[in-house]
Amino acid sequence: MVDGKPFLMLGVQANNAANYPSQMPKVWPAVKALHANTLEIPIAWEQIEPVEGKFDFSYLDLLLKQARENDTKLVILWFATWKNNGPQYAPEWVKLDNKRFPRLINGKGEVKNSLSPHFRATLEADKKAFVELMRFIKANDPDHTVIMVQPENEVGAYSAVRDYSPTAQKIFNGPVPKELVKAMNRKPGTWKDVFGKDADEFFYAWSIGRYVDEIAAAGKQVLPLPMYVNAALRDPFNDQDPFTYSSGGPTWNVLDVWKAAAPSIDALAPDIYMRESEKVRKTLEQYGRPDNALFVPEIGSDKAYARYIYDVLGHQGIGFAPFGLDFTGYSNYPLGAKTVDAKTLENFAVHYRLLSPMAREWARLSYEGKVWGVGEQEGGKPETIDLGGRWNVRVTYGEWQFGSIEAPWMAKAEKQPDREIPDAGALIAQLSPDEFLVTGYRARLTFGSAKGERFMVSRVEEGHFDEAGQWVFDRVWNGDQVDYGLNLTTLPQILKVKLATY
Ligand code: N0T
Repeated sequence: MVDGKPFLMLGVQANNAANYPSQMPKVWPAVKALHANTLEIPIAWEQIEPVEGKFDFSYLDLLLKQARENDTKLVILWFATWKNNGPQYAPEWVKLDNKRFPRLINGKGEVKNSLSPHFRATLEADKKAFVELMRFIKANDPDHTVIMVQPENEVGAYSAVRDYSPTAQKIFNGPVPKELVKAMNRKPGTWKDVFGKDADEFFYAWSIGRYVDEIAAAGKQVLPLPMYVNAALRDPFNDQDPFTYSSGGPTWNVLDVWKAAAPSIDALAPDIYMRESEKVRKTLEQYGRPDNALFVPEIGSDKAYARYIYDVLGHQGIGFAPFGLDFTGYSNYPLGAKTVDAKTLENFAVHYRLLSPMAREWARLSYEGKVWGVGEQEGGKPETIDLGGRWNVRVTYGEWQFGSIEAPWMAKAEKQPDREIPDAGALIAQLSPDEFLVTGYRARLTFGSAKGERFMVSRVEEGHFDEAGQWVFDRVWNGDQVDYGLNLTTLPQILKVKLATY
């Protein structure tokens, strides 16, 4: 909700070190070219509190001004105690003081770079800076340019399942807190008793979750913006040894632990760096839950990831943001694109250009709940979507606009050239029992009756949304335009489809 109405974030995340005034001229042109409405960008603890107790918000001040000028909303990423495991973004007075801000000791007895969540001094120092940050936003952002805040970044530890220091061990040997026992529907006991082989990871997820929750809660007391925690993912299908991923972060196997630990966190959000549609879809199912709004704050920046916007929106996603699309000169291949240039941006821009005029309308429909969407799977595999009982729709790819490649009489027609990387997708929203809003990219939609009733597509209206979000009629599709399904091309086409029986 932004200013009282549902909002769809067509986002982009800037590169890690884009958080300086010198880089802003390399960021805004990318936001523009993408047709994004939201920029996710870091602010570093080291940048606002280089000397303990002395704060400098000049960067944020400029960022807010420029965001307003560019008519773009902001999601502020608080890089502090944890920026992927390490305290690299913490000020030197923090990250070089092992005594005051202890690091964790892993199961092999090795001291790791990651700070331990078990020490008050660390939590208090981070919280104090975060509260200052929220105070600055409150005082300087009356028109809600900042719509969301991400405390920390991909929390958890690599090459350690938890902290095994004496301080940590003492807590681990104690009882599981009552709230967690209750939330997980278990019997009381020690961590080992209650969670067995998962005890170490669950303990760490709980510990980090509580730590982040206290920071978020203190920030919200100043300014109650929505806050989310992003996750570096584990294998979506199989159990994976937590030593090999960011243990303690909100991976799918500990979402319930995190929900109990961090009630001030509004969403646990997956950062997607897997290109296979099976894995992406599984991840969206894991994170889109009745108690967790789906938000994808990071997804890889190359073409293979772009069509997943349709899957995310089909799961009532509230936002989507490719990572690292700016002109600061960095690209994170093999996670994302090899190079970031105008062509790389265009892979996402084709979808944002289509969706941005209807973003508010889509957000409203999505909030009401009757939306569906799919991104093209590998090999252009067709699929049928059940539209709530009476109607369904078949989505196919690689068709010519006339006829069907499956029809025998088209056997002699040239085949559509194979596309190396799937790039298509479709969106459908129910407007009334027999009426749907339809849009998409390079897909054919063929409506059907789920019960085999005699039916027709009685009217297909093409239109667009004006600046104020009002529907404007352009024409009625008929004849060739409807005889072989509704063929969505690379043009921004939005249709209202009425179905009827006769
Ligand atoms: C991401 C980004 C940035 C399947 C990587 C991804 C961002 C952070 N980390 O460019 O550093 O700040 O959130 C980690 C992916 C792990 C590998 C997954 C392989």
